Amino acid sequence: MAEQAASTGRVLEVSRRYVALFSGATGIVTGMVSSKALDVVVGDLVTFEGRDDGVFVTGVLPASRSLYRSYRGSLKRMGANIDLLCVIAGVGQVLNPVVVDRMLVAAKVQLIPALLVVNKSDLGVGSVEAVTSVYRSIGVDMLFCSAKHGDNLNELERRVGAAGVRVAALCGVSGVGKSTILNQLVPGAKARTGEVSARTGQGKQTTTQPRAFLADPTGGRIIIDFPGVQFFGLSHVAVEQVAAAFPEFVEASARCRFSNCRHLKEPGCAVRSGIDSGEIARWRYDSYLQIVEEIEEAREY
Ligand SMILES: Nc1nc2c(ncn2[C@@H]2O[C@H](COP(=O)(O)OP(=O)(O)OP(=O)(O)O)[C@@H](O)[C@H]2O)c(=O)[nH]1
Ligand SMILES: [Mg+2]
Ligand SMILES: [Zn+2]
Repeated sequence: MAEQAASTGRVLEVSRRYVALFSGATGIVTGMVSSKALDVVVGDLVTFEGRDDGVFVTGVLPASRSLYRSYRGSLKRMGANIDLLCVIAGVGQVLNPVVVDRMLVAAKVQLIPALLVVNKSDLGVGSVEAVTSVYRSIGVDMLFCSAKHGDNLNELERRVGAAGVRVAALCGVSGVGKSTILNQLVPGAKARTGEVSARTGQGKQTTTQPRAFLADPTGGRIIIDFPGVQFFGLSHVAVEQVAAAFPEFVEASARCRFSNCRHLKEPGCAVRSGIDSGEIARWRYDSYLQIVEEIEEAREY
């Protein structure tokens, strides 16, 4: 038999050394990573070859727009080649602006376009207005929807299916409805969904590992369903990058006394005075401070 050139496929799921991938030529196949040295994550484009004893992933193509998170002192690449990161929040106790802020920073640092999706609008958006109006005022791309009732899902579908979006990803805290949304966007996906605990108001981490679903079976457009997180570590990011990812700080910083102001204790800081004048939301500044503290603590070790 003539030797076959390696094919290229998109990674849908990784479980230890097992990988599910999609290629236009073969459809969905499962295989194994040929070497422990290969860092393979969902969304990666990989080379693979069929051998007598199975399918093997032999290489990972250079990725762009990877989503990274610091976790217990190490840096975790969560997904690759993400064209649109949908940061999902939800009405009710599952709206966690601290995690939303952090995911928006992670996206900005890697130049991943982000869309804030406020799900569960059927529960009434009045209770989250104070927070969402701030995101709106600073220019965060945002939409409201209800996965349960189907409200505004066509708009989300349009965004996720826009030209140029090959890989869309859904991330957010547990219980906001990522898998419910995914099941609406990809009929037949049957991603497991879970209850929100009555005691804590939080989700129960129903999704346990990242998994991508084909949004169009022939073209290979995918949507990644990430597991919920309660915390999104950013200790790998530089403080300057964090400040640059807060659009309202960037605007105010032109008026800071020092051009390299980090908006901490420097005199004449326009960001800090912007909080007093109500121009900048205090909770956004608190988010920033918490990230800066995390970065500086990590540096001490
Ligand atoms: N009221 C209401 N409930 C919703 C909506 N979307 C999802 N839910 C409910 O929220 C709960 C959690 O949904 P999931 O889709 O499992 O949430 P998830 O974000 O995937 O959670 P993890 O996998 O744990 O990260 C389920 O009980 C869903 O039925 C919605 O639009 N409105
Ligand atoms: Mg889920
Ligand atoms: Zn400043």
